[in-house]
Amino acid sequence: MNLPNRRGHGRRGGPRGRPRAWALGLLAAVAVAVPGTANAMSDTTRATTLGAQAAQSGRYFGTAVAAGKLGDATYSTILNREFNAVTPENEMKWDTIERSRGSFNFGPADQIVGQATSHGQRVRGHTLVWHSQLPSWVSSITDANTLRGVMNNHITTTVNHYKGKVFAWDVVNEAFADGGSGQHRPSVFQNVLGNGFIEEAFRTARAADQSAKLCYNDYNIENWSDAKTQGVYRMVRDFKTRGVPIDCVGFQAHFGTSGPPASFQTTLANFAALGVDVQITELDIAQAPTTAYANTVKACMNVSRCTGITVWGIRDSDSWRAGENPLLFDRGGNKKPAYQSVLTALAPSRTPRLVLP
Ligand code: 9MR
Repeated sequence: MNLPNRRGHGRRGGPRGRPRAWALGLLAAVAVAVPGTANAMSDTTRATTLGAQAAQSGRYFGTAVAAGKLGDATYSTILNREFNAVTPENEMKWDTIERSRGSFNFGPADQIVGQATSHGQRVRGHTLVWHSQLPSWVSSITDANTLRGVMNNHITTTVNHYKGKVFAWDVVNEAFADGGSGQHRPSVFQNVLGNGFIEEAFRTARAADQSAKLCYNDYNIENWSDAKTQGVYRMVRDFKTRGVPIDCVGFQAHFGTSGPPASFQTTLANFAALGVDVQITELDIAQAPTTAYANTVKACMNVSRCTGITVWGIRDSDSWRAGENPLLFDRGGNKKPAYQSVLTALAPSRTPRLVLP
């Protein structure tokens, strides 16, 4: 590789030059084949947006969207450049869709769904049955037959409206209690209908749409040994055993600065082994540390049935926990360091190729 020397060797440079050139070629091939070299690193970041990078492994990368922000140019530019899935942040909740009994308002959610469809983004429906953001006319029902009819009508009407447009529904959200019980939390649905309300909600959703994926969604179920995680796991196992239609489990992943628990990948893998897809559905991490974000994404990438990741907002200023700056874009819409770590972690692992000269 010492060119002046080669030149200086006159004739001997001829026959001896060829093996040297071949050796140089081999070195180049090794550089491609060995992970961690400059070539391999540039391969891992070859897509330039989150959605495109996730799509290379058949996954989606989505964000929560607020209808009221679609007119904000910075917001919608990032939304349509980076993401290939959306979840309406509040617009599909009961207090918006059916504020008074039997009167359905799909306007704000339709706006999000229309925008998403025109930009080729899939829509995750959030959420059909939840104890929160529930109008008082529902939470004050005390008669089981009335509540059953109201719940099923809400599910059927909403799922029908979005048939063919929503690829997955959070059918029931946050039905399990925090703490050590591993049981359902108290709610009007639990208190009036009993344990069977979750099963009934899933069966009703399936009757309305045979194609949409039906998910159970919750927070603080990322750590495998937690009682809440175990409670949800037992429910999903029971549903699968008895043929109750459940297709997926959403892990919200609202994390503190340290990010996911060490067992997160194990949790995802154990649920997936029950025969459901798993998804990270509301990701945000206090102060957005790069390693915590990368670890979260890697946990999903390492589980083949982890089919997608959604962050819970675009810019820090869009977040429900804005004071903790937990997202991938700053208030000005600039990419934060965590953005790059997510983009890199989303790259599919490649089998090294030996490129012969
Ligand atoms: O981000 C949502 C925020 O704008 C609402 O005020 C809040 C009301 O409860 O809901 C937030 O989203 C929640 C999601 O729907 C379910 N999981 C927890 C999320 C953060 O609170």
